[in-house]
Amino acid sequence: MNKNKTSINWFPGHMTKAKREMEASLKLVDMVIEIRDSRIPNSSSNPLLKQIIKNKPYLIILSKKDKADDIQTSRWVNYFKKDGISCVAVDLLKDDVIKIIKKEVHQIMKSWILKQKSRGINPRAIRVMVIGIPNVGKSTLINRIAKKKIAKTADKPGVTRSLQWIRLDKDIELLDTPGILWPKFDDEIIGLNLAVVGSINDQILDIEQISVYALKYILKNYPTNIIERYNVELDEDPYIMFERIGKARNLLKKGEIDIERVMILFINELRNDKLGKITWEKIDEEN
Ligand SMILES: Nc1nc2c(ncn2[C@@H]2O[C@H](COP(=O)(O)OP(=O)(O)OP(=O)(O)O)[C@@H](O)[C@H]2O)c(=O)[nH]1
Ligand SMILES: [Mg+2]
Repeated sequence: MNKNKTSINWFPGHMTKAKREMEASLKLVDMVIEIRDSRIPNSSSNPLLKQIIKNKPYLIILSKKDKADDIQTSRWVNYFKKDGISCVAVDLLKDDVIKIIKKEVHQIMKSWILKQKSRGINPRAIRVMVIGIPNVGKSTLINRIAKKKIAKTADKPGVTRSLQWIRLDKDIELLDTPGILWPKFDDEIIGLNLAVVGSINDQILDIEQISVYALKYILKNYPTNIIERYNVELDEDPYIMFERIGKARNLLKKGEIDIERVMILFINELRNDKLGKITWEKIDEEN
């Protein structure tokens, strides 16, 4: 089926360039905010992130929490926190992100501020950079902050590139261009997870592969969501389920169920959140 290209084609040359640009920008900041998608907290990160940001303090923001399974989201937040990583889950469209970020950044940078003060230095503003793979909400976050504080952007002297900074409060400045990381395409499950949440278009994988993967997962983990949406009897065989959904929706071709149309409908409904709040990477309670 559809095997078009992604919006950004991450061949090695692009990755090297992106990595180099990010490393240059990182030199200018004190800490990093990595945005990940609450529904796929692992698949929406990049394996080289640690290597790129080195030992800089960092905060994970799990975006789109309104689309994820709340129980799983709180488990993921706890999981990161137990690992010593600050993490907060948000709805970037509705939550008071400015307030949340201020609180987290001040908390994370507390020792940095104290250290500066103990050296008799009046601490300058904390500089922060937002990074993440495509579609996680980087621009949404920056725009929400910028809309309120746009008047206070300024060029930093002593920097060869002219960068814009957005002021969050008197102590925090945010670089107005986010760093884009490439997703992990090499792992098939990760590719499927990125596809089900709509973070990559249907280029690498086809509709059948995505829809079978997604339906199997929902049947196993969120079966009632299927019943609520399609009002059909459950079966563990996804193809039998597609037949039933097709029948319920009257998707016929020459008197037979048009499976391809059913799969397309299912994927579209999934991406439009019609199948409820779903997390595609679960974490066990003991973690
Ligand atoms: N429901 C919901 N939608 C969100 C949230 N955050 C972002 N979005 C939506 O997700 C889509 C992608 O958001 P962007 O801010 O463009 O993502 P980005 O990381 O800048 O993406 P690229 O520029 O492609 O790298 C947009 O349609 C946003 O409205 C959220 O917390 N909840
Ligand atoms: Mg963007």
